[in-house]
Amino acid sequence: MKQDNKSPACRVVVLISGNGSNLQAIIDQSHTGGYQLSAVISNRADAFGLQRAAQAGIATCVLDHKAFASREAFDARLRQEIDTFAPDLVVLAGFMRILSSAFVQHYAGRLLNIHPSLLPAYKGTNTHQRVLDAGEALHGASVHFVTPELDGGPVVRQAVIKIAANDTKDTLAQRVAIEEHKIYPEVLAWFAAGRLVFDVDGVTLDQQRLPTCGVQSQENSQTHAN
Ligand code: NHR
Ligand code: GAR
Repeated sequence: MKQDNKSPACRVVVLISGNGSNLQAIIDQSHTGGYQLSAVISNRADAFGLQRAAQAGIATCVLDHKAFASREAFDARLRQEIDTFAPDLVVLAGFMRILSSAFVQHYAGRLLNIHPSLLPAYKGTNTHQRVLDAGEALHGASVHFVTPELDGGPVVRQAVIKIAANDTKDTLAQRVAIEEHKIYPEVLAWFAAGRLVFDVDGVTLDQQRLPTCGVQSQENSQTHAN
């Protein structure tokens, strides 16, 4: 919902593991996006994103996965911590732990991730180098709803970049990050406005079913999703 006297902003909890540049973009665009950050949770105490959150006056929490006997035990504690903030939406932003099905199912329809590839291509890690090694012409980032299948949930939004002859994994990472910082906050705003829904019938934006690649845009061009 757009923020007015009647509808409170969409409450968001963000999970991170590291730098948090996507978190920063999400913070910076929260005022216009109709959502508010309730908390930022990291599985690593040294994640720079925790400082970004503190700087913005957002509650932070560290849950070290190594302190738990199993993945399920970590996930159960993580879920408990998240739910104290009663979020409408949970956002993975460079969060590097695979989540168990029980966790994912608890947040069905309200759990988003951003992945640095044009899904379904290049699931998993080290995507920029793998894309270069394969001699691909195109690369990018995908925002998707999280399902138990790793990087396999329905895609909502993709940013496409053209790979140049002199690109390295570092220049690709930089160019992909710039696009990520545009598309992720935009998807959060869609969700906050009630425009984006993922239920048993699939993903819709403004009641329209999305194509498998989601809403696509090219680097350096305007989106036509309005
Ligand atoms: N969990 C589920 N169930 N489904 C998804 O789609 C998920 C997920 C958890 C995280 C992000 C994802 C990505 O965008 C994500 C999507 C971590 C790994 C991984 O192998 C893979 C994919 C993603 C995140 N993690 C190792 C692990 O054992 C640890 C790696 C590390 O700590 O550096 O959890 O790419
Ligand atoms: C982003 O590029 C994101 O797509 C990727 O990690 C980076 C996090 O950067 N996510 C994954 O690889 C998830 N496995 P950030 O911490 O600066 O937002």
